[in-house]
Amino acid sequence: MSSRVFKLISEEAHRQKYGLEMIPSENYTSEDVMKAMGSILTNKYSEGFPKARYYGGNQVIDKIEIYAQDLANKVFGTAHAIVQPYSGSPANFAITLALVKPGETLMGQALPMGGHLTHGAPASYTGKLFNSVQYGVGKDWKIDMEEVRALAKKHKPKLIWVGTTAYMFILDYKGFAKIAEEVGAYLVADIAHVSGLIAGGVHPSPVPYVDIVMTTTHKTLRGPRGAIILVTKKGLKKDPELPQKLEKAVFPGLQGGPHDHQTAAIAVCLEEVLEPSFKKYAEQIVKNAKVLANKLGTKTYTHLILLSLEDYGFGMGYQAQYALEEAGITINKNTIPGEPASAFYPSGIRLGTPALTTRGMREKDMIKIAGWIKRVLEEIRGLDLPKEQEKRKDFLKEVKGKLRKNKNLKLIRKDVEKFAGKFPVPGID
Ligand code: DSN
Repeated sequence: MSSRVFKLISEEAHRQKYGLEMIPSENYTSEDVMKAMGSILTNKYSEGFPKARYYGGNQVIDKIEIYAQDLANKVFGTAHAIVQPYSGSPANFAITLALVKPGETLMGQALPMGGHLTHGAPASYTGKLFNSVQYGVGKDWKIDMEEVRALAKKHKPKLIWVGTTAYMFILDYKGFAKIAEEVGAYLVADIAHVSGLIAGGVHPSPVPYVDIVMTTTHKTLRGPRGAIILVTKKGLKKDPELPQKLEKAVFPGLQGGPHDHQTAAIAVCLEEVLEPSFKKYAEQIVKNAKVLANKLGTKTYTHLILLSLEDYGFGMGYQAQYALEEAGITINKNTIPGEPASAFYPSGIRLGTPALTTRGMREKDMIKIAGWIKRVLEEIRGLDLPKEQEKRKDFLKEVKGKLRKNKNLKLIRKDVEKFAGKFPVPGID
């Protein structure tokens, strides 16, 4: 263990154990998942799919991949599973390529309004190669189904995405299905954020309503980094060729050899998801998030809180992220709907409870954590982002210097470290 990398991993382990990890898309995976991920399966090439490979020596790999597919279908009640996508973005791109030709129309929720980059954002190739129509949210931060219907009727997309990365409400999958049927579009649910909640039975499932589902495996599902594409029974009835179209788009369309160690780790994760304790875990994530949201003056129905910092000043997301990090609390700055500042220096933060819940934290702990967060946010009051763009860089450099020396933040960090250090983290002593 002489590599400099192992020393750096120890440093990161310290951060993960003595800090509060509150980015809602992050989690702590189990030691068994890590064992599979770090196994000799990384040595193998298996281009193709089970029983139809381009390389020899895949008898065991076939068994592992088929097992992972079966588990995925069992967890989500779907008809066909593809477990090879390297992660969520390539999975979504594969789905797009399978369903829409370049230049044709797709529709998704705008990224600054809580959607995802790969659902047609202008910066993503899903927004460059295709005619992307984007829906948003209203003043109440909720999706306006009439807006979705009007846009769908006007633009006739071939593919409609339903799925979010910064949204606190339950999605109307049934309503989306009606709209997709009215315009003859494929409906795809990106459940990356909520798949663990769905598997745990604390969030409605889109499976009865959509044609295809995509989930990453490392968020609330608590597995390794990776993704799964699922074809529903409804999707299969609508288009019996969907499994083949999607498989072809993943390989050879977009990817080469699958990461067999990742496939095995996904199977281990799905075995864990099927244990009764996972349901309790999912329930606790939402209970914790509800208490945390309430103490921060808002409301959530999922694992996630999008908090506007407009009460603290203009464009406060960056300052908040930095101050919280100084205090040992990791969240991410985020745009709020109708963002008044900028995408890079936005007006909100996004935080959540999946990782804290894995460590065994409960409602009473959320009350304590909300107290620390509010104290930290008081330290940035008045540090408003300059309205003039050219002044921002220097201003934020100065702010960082000030926050680094801030005594109150140092005191909070001490308390956070003492508190967090008492909760176990899988794989860290
Ligand atoms: N980066 C993921 C998230 O944090 O929500 C989405 O890609």
